[in-house]
Amino acid sequence: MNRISQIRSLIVGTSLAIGLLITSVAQAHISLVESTPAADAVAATPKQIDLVFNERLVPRASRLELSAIKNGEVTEKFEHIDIEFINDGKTLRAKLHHPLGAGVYRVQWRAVGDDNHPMTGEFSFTVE
Ligand SMILES: [Cu+2]
Repeated sequence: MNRISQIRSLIVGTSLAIGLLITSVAQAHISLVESTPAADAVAATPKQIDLVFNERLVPRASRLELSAIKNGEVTEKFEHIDIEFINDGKTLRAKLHHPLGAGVYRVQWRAVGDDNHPMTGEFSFTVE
């Protein structure tokens, strides 16, 4: 290879690497956009908890766990929560059968989107 074609292949290689980088940023992991109740909200007792994501969820791999918290410790885990997927599959809705009493609640979620990477997160809200 002469010098010019060396430079040329360096430029081509660098462009390819940048292209791959841009592609992988564009296909980022699924992420939580907003929730109802919102993180750290003080709310009246909710009938449901909605988690809105930036892309469609894989239903069988996505879930929500709800716990009651007192003095930083879990006092109750809610085992039977009906989950449905609405909003073109981008919203995970947990339907609560019984009203939540006053107190602090923690939501832990696991979400899988297009790229199959499980993402997790948690937040709390207060029922007054
Ligand atoms: Cu990912």
